[in-house]
Amino acid sequence: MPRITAARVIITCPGRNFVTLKIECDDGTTGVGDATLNGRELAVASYLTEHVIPCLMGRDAHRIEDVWQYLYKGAYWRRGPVTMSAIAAVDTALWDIKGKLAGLPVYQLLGGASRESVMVYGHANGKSIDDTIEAALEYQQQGYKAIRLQCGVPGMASTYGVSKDRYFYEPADADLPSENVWSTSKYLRVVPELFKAAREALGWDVHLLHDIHHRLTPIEAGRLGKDLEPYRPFWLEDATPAENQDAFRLIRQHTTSPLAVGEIFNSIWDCKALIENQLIDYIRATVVHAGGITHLRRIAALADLYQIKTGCHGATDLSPVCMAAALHFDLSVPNFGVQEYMRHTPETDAVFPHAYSFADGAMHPGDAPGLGVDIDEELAAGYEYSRAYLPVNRLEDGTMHDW
Ligand code: CS2
Ligand code: MG
Repeated sequence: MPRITAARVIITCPGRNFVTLKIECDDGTTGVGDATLNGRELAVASYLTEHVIPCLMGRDAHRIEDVWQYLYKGAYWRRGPVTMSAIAAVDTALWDIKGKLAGLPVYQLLGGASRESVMVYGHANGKSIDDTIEAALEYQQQGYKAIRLQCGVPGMASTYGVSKDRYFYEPADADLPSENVWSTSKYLRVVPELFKAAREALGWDVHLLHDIHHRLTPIEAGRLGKDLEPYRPFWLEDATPAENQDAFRLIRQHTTSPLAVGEIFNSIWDCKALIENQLIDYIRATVVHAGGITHLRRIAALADLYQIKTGCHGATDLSPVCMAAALHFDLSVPNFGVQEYMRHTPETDAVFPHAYSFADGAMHPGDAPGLGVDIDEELAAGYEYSRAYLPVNRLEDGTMHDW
């Protein structure tokens, strides 16, 4: 039995902050798990160091399910992003260890590949519709079969999803939250124009996605969904805040545009009603924020009963460790839909050497035993943690709004 003898949290900032858990066994086998919670990184780091790592010592690393239940039920305080990201890190690291000990890539332990590779979507964004289309054409030339479109809104200084850097989008940009201004009426005018222009320029053989980032009311989302129907969007993401899962019923009553939600969910309970009532088409919960591979499989299995597909969150704040775990998961689940792929910077890729690869609009986790990803601790140590917040959002009259 591989006994856990050590575990440590590694915090590094190769351009953005990442929190990684590394677990070591008595036979020398190690495993890694992502524990990054954007803008709240040190809360998870301390939860792991102070409250989780002491409980892991001496345990059998093979008992993934039991360790998961121990950390979830044993804490008494269930769920929440901090707790579930910490549990996810342990769970991911234990799957990595199990794969290494078996000499198999993790997807083989999850039942094997259900497909040759997993379709990913890239991010085309720009200040204007023309800039966005230009970026989308580049993605299309690079072989992407699915592209997310976000563009600036005339009359607004900044817009969600529109980056300063042409290649790397990074919303956590300031050591105190920066403030954005939002106007729903201006936004609702521009998105249908963007999709119309995109279909004209890109044709109909590419999937087009859009992220609303929780900013609309259900009836506004219904209106946008209806306006976009002629352009056949692949999905509309995070149309409205999902604390009230029933809100999606109202959107559904007004549009056949497919709906995706869940990047901020951390447990099956956050999406149970959405799934059972068939109010969504894609579930975006991800390995690091939803309790690891073990819990995400449970969510996917529930979703599968209702023909709902997965579409895991994959922004830059999810480290290459999470990306690797997501790809093993994506390759194995029967109801895979699409995987988000926001490329990491070369600095981040160097800190996290990985076996996964991109070709022809799709990715594969590689066949290295375990997750096929590691952290170069020496390189990581050269990048000191630097506090960075996500922005906040206000309406034009100063009212706080959803970001
Ligand atoms: C986004 C993210 O990728 C997405 O769909 O909504 O950019 C999100 O804002 C960040 O991951 C927050 O940490
Ligand atoms: Mg999103």
